[in-house]
Amino acid sequence: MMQKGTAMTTSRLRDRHAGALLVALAATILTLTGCSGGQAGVVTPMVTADGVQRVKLQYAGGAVEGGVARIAIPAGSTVELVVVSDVADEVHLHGYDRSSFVTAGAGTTLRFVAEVKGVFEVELEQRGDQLAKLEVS
Ligand SMILES: [Cu+2]
Repeated sequence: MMQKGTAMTTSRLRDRHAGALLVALAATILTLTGCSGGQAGVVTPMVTADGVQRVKLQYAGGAVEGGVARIAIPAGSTVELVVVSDVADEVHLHGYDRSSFVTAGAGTTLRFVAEVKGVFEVELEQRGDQLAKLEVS
């Protein structure tokens, strides 16, 4: 009886965390793929006349256009992260912990100075869908 109870608790926990685990697993696979592929999948943002690194991501039909890319950002630069989406959600930049709501069929812009180095995920928070990884170095 004790074992049965334990099993049920475990399976409930598993259900609750299955989504997060899958996202983590997918992220790990993407990271590994990125590493083995060297520079493959690393995208350089467009630089505007005033030196802003502009990253534009388009989410439609349940996926980000062009797939989840690593975007190389020089540390210290001003970044404009533009996300256009066909669904309403919240764009979240991890690490910097910046977020902005986007309405369906519209776009939103996160503007920040990339002063912290590292690799940071950009995702649609409510869906848990990853849009890109910003690689600040
Ligand atoms: Cu998030």
